[in-house]
This record gives sequence, structure tokens and C-alpha cells, in this order.
Amino acid sequence: MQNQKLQTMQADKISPAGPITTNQGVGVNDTDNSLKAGGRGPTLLQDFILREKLTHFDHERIPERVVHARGSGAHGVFQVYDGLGHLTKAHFLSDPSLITPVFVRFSTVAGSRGSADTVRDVRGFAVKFYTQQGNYDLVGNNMPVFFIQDAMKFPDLVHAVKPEPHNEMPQAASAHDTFWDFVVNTPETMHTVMWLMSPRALPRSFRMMEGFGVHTFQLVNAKGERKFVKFHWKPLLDVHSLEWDEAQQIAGKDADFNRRDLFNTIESGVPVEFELGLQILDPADEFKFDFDILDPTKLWPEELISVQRVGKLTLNQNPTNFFAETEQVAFCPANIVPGIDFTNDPLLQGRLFSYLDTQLSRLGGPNFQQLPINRPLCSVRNNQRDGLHQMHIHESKTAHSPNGLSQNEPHPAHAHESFFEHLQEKLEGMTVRGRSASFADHFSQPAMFWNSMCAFEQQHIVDAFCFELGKCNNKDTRQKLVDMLAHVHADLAKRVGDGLGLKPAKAKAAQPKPKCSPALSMEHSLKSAQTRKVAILIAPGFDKGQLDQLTQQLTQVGALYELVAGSLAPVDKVEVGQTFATASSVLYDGVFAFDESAEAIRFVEQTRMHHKPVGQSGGVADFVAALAQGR
Ligand code: HDE
Repeated sequence: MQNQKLQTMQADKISPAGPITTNQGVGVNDTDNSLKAGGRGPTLLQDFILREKLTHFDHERIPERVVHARGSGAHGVFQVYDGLGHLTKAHFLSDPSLITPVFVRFSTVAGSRGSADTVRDVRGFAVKFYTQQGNYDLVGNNMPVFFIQDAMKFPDLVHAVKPEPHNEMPQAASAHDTFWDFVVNTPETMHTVMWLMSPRALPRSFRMMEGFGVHTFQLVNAKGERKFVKFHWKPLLDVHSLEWDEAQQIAGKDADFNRRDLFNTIESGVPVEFELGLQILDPADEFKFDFDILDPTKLWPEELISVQRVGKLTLNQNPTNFFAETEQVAFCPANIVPGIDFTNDPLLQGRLFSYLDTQLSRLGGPNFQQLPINRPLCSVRNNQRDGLHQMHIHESKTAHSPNGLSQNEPHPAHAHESFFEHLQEKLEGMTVRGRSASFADHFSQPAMFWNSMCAFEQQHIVDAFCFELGKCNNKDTRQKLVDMLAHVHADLAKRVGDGLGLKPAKAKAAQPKPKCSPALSMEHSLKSAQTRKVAILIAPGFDKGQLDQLTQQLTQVGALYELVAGSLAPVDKVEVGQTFATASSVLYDGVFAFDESAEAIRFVEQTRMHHKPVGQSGGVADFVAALAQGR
């Protein structure tokens, strides 16, 4: 599919072919030796080639993002299925013939840029749409709710979850004192903490996780009519997760597990696909629920307000250069286009400020929008001027408005031109530093989440709490957390308490009549072998006929495979991709063993331990069927 953004970025690409030059374009014939007075003599200050090379190197790093530092990006396109003009005047959503280029960055939150992919964490899911009416950023997460209700608390949350300030430990983990100290003193975190302890925090792949805009936004049509909306991304492969033990081992075996999966899938020509989902709410129904629709710690149960799938996001091109694109991309929830608007969610309001602000120190000045990855596809025209790293050469004598000297150009958009108009709303209220009482229920939805989980998900949550709190040194914090869980569900509190050797305090159940939202469980996720990866263990004397049968059937169901053996030497003339030294069962979705060596047996046992399918000689069809029924 065409991608206009990538086409325009072609002009910015630097080809490596040709002689080396300095940054001034002067040819260089030796980039290995500095200029010296005699072979063993002092290096000369006049060596501008050496000084330029070192100076540039010294400044190669930019500050990593304060949160979401570790990320992986991809280009693609978005197209709406049917025109949504009745809901929004945003062209990219109302015209089904439009193919809108996008750049997506998936991320973890707490870890540094070089941290492992498979840590227990929320995942970022940020999408930049390069629309004809300007850039629209949907900067979401893979969980539909957030830890806090007010932007004022964000620095505290992040300080608590990041490595502790006195010893900078632990890396990319919430399993430590300060995080849980924050949680037990901030009950509004309970709902997102339940998600964080669930399998959702360990996605098998970025291609197998949902995305959520989290906040309630508004859609506005050409008549000025508005609807509340929640945005969703639904992966076509549905939602799948790793087990905790697998995730921990993968962090050591392949810290780039999710990044590699995304990169390799796109490189192999398989598109990564998500559908855009909308939950639409009429303003007349704003107060019809037992939660406040502006509260970002609450989700809208899909059984109450269905998710309509309205369009498709297809990621099909890897970045050409990680730094230029994935690192320099600057998302901002305030980047919206006509037809989409904000709400009074106090968390969202703070984000509208924070993202642009953070780029000023991260990307070093106010002109970061001019970087190729951030540049809109439509024209940019205004009287903002100068600043660090200004790339444009503005042509006019004037940089003020209104003006007569330049016939008042650029001019305020005319009625027939595209422009953003804020929703007209009546606002009133006393100045108050506080929260609405309608934000006060912190336990009903965590209880609904717990009630909606199947047995394996509940066990995962219990185990996760036991691990995390087990790593928390402060006994008082552990007790407070178990007491907090008693407000969610007595069974949950008891099971976690048992694991920690603590008794939960008596507490009133959050919900007199337990509620459930089946859509929250992964139990009924679509099962498919598509893009699942299998290790095939071979040893001398193995049955080649069966190997052919197996690889053919795997290919038919869209699965991938690698041949693993004791060494990289061909086995009975068959080339091998991995050895027992480089491969590990945790990096695969299943294993088929033609080999019965001790290493192969260990591989197989570990695969079984993680509840993944195992096949052995004679069982090709059963194995492929089991793979399709995998997690
Ligand atoms: Fe962010 N967040 N955030 N956040 N966030 C950033 O912006 C912030 C929140 C999210 O791939 C930062 O450019 C505040 C919710 C993603 O580049 C920073 C608050 C959600 C990404 C920032 C929140 C997110 C960020 C760091 C509370 C889900 C990565 C670097 C008011 C809806 C984007 C940057 C990428 C990144 C601030 C809460 C998602 C500091 C103040 C809620 C996916 O500006």
C-alpha cells in the first residue's frame, strides 16, 4: 500500500555510497589515523577532521524519555471501513477512500532505553496519523485505565516506580518498596494495579495486545454535534501473553524479544494489523453509569457500550534508522485535528501540557516538529520564527499578523478552509483544588476485573502479587496491600495473604452484587497458529520425510520454524539455524523434537512446563493442531 509519508521522507535519506566527507563536505581519505608530528609524536590541534569526528560523537546521545524510554516503531497506514461523517468531521475518519500514513511506537514504561522487553509493565501504544488536516496523535496504552486520576500525581507515580533514588535499583520493575508504598497510600491505583498484575502486563508480542486511548474524548461532526468516545485498538491476532517464568527467562535470553518479533515480522512481509474500535456515548447518557465517564481509572464495560470496529491499521514498513525515527518521534495528546476534541478529564488536561514541554529538553528546542518523522504531510504556515535548529527558510519580510506589508499572509483560515474550532461548551464552577465525589469509588471496577478473570488469570494475578510484594522489604506495606485487596475480593486477599504469610483485615466487599465483564478475560482469545514460532530439534538419523511433512503443514497454517541442533554443522545435510547454546524453549511457541539428547529433553520439558505444545516423531498432525489451539 502506498505510504505518502515514507515517500516524502525519501528526500531526507543519506545514501552511504561515495567517498567519506567532513560535515562541511570536504573529502577525507583516512578516517583511522589522527594527524601527528612524527609517527610517535603528539597529535596536532589543527586536525579538524579528528576534532569534528570526536565532537560529533561526544554529543550523539539525547536524553531518553522520562517514561516510555524503551520503544520500537513501525510505519504503516490507516483506513476507515465506512465513512463516519455522522460522528466526526475528521477527514481521515469520514472518507473511506483516504489512506492515512501512520507511525506507531510501542514501549514499556518504567525501564531505561536498554532495558529488557518482557518485564512486567504497562505497554505504550502511540499512533501518529499524518492526516491531510494535520498530525493526529492517539497516545495510548495496552491497558484501558490509568494509575491516577489527576496529572498532579504523575511525577509521584513515576518517581515511585522508577529505580529507587538512593541506589538506582531495580531496573524496569515495579517489585520494590517505593512503588508499593505509593500504591498502598493511593487507593485510586487499585484498578490499574490489577491489570498490571494480570497476564496483560506480559504481551507475547506487540502484535498480540490491545491498545486503548484511556481517556474519554469527543467526536464532533460538521453540524457541531458531539458524542463521547473511547478509542480501542483490537489486534487481528487477538490478545496473548507470556507466562511470568518465560518472561523472566526471555529477559536474559533475548532482551529484544518483542522488538525483534515486530521487526522480523514486518521484514518478512507479514503485515501487523489492528482494528480501530470506538465506544460511542451520547452526551445525554453521561450520568447514567455507576462510574464517572471522566475518571481515567474506570473503563466502559463492552457489554454496556459495545466496541464498533471502524477501520484498520496496518504496519508494514520498518524504520530505516532507529534514532531518526523511533527515538526522535515526538507524540503529544494535544495533537488533534478538527472533528476530535478533549474532555475535562483532569489527567488528560495535564498530558496536554506535558508532552510538548518534555520534547523541549529531550529534542533540544522548539523546532522538533521539523524533524522528518514529526513533520506533517500538509503545509505548515505561521509567524513562529527562529529558535534552535530552525530548518526552514521563511520567505516573507513580515513575521507578524495582522499585516498589510504581505497582504495579511499567512491569513487566518477562511470558512471554506480546514481549521480547528474548539467545542463551544458552557463552563462554570468555583475554583477548587480537589476531586469530584464521583471519582471516589476505587474498588468496584477492580472487583469487576477480578470477577471477570478465568482460573488461570486469577492464579496469575495471585502469583504476581506474591512475587511483587515478596520483593517489597517493608512488612507494613505488605500488610496494607493485603488489606487493600480485601476491598476488592476476600478470596484474592486471602490467597495473596497466604502467599505472604499475612491475614487480611476484615473489609466490606466492593460490590454487594458482583459484576462481571466477560470481554476482559483472555480465555476466549482467538486461537491460531498464524506467525507462531516453532523449534524443530534435529539430530543425525532423523526422519527427513516427516520433517518435510511438518514444515509443509506449519507453512500452511502460517506458522514459522527454526531448526535447532547440537552445533551449526548441517545434520544429515540439512542446514541448522540455531544451537542449544543460542536457542531456548522460552523463545518459541512450541517444539517438535526428532532429537532425544539430554539437551533436547530439557528443551521439551521446559516447553511443557510453560503449557506450550510439544510434538514428537509420528505426531505431526496432532502437533500442528495443538499449535493452532495454543495460548
Ligand atoms: Fe504519558 N508521557 N503521561 N501517558 N505516555 C510520556 O512524553 C505524562 C499517560 C504515554 O512512544 C512523556 O514524549 C503525564 C497516560 C505513551 O514516545 C511525558 C501523564 C497514557 C508515551 C508523559 C501521562 C500515557 C508517553 C515522556 C499524566 C495512556 C510514549 C516522553 C498526566 C493513555 C510515547 C514523551 C512515545 C510518554 C507525560 C499519563 C501514554 C513525560 C504528565 C494516561 C504511550 O510527556
